[in-house]
Amino acid sequence: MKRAIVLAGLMLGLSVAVASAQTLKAVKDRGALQCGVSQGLMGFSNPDDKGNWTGFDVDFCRAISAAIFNDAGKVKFSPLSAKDRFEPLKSGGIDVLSRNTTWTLSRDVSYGNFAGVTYYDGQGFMVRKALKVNSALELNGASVCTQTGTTTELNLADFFRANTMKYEVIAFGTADETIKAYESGRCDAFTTDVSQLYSEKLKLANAADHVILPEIISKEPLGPLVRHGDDQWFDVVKWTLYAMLNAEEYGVSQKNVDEALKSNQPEIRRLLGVEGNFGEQLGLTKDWVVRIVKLVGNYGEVFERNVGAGSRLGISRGLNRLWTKGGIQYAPPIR
Ligand SMILES: N[C@@H](CCC(=O)N[C@@H](CS)C(=O)NCC(=O)O)C(=O)O
Repeated sequence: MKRAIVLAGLMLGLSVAVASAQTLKAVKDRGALQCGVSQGLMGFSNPDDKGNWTGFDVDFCRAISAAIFNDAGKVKFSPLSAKDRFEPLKSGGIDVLSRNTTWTLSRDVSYGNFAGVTYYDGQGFMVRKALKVNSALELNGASVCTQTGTTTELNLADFFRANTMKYEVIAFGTADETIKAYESGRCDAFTTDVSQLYSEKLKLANAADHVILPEIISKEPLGPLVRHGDDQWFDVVKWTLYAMLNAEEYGVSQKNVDEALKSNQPEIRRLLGVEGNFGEQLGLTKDWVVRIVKLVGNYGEVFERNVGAGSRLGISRGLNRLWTKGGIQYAPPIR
């Protein structure tokens, strides 16, 4: 009896493992990728008036779609709050979470595998200029608006504790509620990842009346998350990012990708599938990177278009420059 129960349990465990190892096939059969994003964060993931999603995190899902379907549009977006973002990944409601999510040990253990770092960020503060505060270290006694279910809340507590300062936290479930509360004067400061401060600042009626303070109080490596137990899918998502970084490193862009197919550089020939069978090893086609770059762009193009110095957010590449340009973005080689 006991043995039968153990056996049944083992078989159940096995079938769950097999079922969860089928994401690439499931996505292909469904004809679309299901991608979890934020509920609206300009530059990162935001729907326009017609419901078309745009942004840095959105483009990452479009790149996966391009690699699989040779079409950047085969993606369905699920807007998720910070608090509720992980459950749909576990339950199979989404295939990938691409939503300004910080890679931490407990999330890595509890919720899935982080497929790399798409954006190296850190937490900061925004205050009204009228407050005449020049440093986060002058915020003793301040009230601070933030969002629940984030690393932001935890770092806020650490920062004030480490500097023996007092504060009052006022936390909300959505980004809109948080920024509105700050704008209406309910809190002295607004805190989140700096990239999101730039984004949320654009929602303020008088953005020029507010300033982002110089301190970066934490490490926020933001990256896409996939379910545990499906190595093939983990590899597809991970190598989509690495393909985009390698394309930038070798100067392969949306504009010149067709020309680059004629290159005699070995790295470029492998990247674009002219030599080798790297796409096939992932369960994709030989031209997977050509598709990504042609339909979505290389990493630098996606960064610049959505959040870069020339975009509305106006963020400089900083740490997110390639390692060859003084940054820390570094992709393993395709070989
Ligand atoms: N990177 C942090 C913060 C992520 C986060 O959710 N930030 C808020 C602050 S602006 C946000 O993106 N909200 C958008 C939303 O809830 O849709 C984390 O992973 O916990």
